Amino acid sequence: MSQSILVLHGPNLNLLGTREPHLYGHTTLDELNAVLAGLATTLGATLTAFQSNHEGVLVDRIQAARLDGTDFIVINAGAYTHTSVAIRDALAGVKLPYVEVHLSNVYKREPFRHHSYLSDLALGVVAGLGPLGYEAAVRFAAQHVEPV
Ligand code: CA2
Repeated sequence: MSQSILVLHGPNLNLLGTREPHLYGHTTLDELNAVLAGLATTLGATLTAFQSNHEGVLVDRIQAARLDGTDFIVINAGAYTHTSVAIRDALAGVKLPYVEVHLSNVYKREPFRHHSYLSDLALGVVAGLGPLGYEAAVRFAAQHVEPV
């Protein structure tokens, strides 16, 4: 069975490639999603990408993943990483495996970015590798088999 991977992007990530390239690079969100979709295809997986600036919309999308055949979530929750018990609870509730991704190395940045509400429930965390971090997460997701 091929893996169905959901890539979730949180607030402000729609601005990728347009501002703050020293932190987040020059790749736009559309370009990133296209690379990830192509990678998933080469790995025999399918990939859906979704971005929202709204916490509740992200919670709704995570809840929907429980029923839409999603096998694995790759999530960059943006600033909600550091604030959102609601997104943590949604991820815990759907019981889908997930990897947390950050483009920047959050540990080199302000102390408030050092804590994540998502990391301890994640299978893995990638930070500071730019778009390559998402690619690593998608490769991991495509080969991941849940224990029975
Ligand atoms: O490094 C990451 O991927 C972050 O999740 C990005 C978040 C930040 O709040 C996290 O601490 C770390 C911010 C995303 C903002 O994205 C922008 C992209 C281009 C221009 C402006 C913002």
